[in-house]
Amino acid sequence: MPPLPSPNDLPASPSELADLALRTAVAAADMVRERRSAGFGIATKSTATDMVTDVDKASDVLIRGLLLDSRPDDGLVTEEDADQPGTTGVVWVVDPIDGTTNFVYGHPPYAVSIGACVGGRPIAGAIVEISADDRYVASIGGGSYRNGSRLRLNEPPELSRALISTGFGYDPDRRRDQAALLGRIIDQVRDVRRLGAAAFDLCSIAAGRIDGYYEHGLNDWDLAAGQIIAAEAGAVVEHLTGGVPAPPGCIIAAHPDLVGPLRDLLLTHGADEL
Ligand code: LIP
Repeated sequence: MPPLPSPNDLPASPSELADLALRTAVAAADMVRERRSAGFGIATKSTATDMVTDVDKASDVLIRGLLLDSRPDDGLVTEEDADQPGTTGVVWVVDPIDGTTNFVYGHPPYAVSIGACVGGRPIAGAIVEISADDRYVASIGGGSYRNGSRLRLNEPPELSRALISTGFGYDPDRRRDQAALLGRIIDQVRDVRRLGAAAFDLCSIAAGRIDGYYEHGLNDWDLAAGQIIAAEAGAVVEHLTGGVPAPPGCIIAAHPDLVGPLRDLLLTHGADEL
């Protein structure tokens, strides 16, 4: 993947894109919160456990409309519908509800996630955890914020005292392999969390609620906004074997001093073979 253009050559102001992402994510989260209490229909997608609701689709429509009202010539990739190229060089990568299973069960976190990418790299993004209206936003070089307060990673613990989160895909074979890998590493970290929304895992790294995160099989829309939010708080967010994250390959995120030990642990236990 080519390097990002220098800040002066970016096709749009990252902070303006971040503002638009946040305004849009807040509007979508408000709608999703209201619609949840009114009831919703559920269908399935890639497997019998991969759900999509009427509200995911409505959120997708709302977000697309708001983004294109402001920036009609941008590209759009959304989980529930769009894959449309634009002409500006900015592509919005959107998960209208990340954590749909959590949403269905009323089990936080579940979140709207909106990233603005240039050349496949996020340069701005916003995530709103819907049930608590917990708002995260970041732009490249501009820092990462939660509800208006700057986020910066704390000093990391040793790997053996690190709280790690991960997730599982919807394909049964992949899921079995992911659980087996977890079984091989769980005694070498403090403990493990499965939050159920990758976007929120990455916000949790930024906010210091977990120390490290890894997951195989994400989609671009699970990652885009969370990647810039975690990175701007000081985390390394990379492909398992280094370099730019490349979904659906394994993503790893942690403080720069912890990412090496976590990577080594995962590779020693065959994470690159999943
Ligand atoms: C889900 C995630 C979850 C991950 C799943 C899935 P969805 O997204 O964010 O944490 O483990 O594989 O991608 O389907 O709720 O938008």
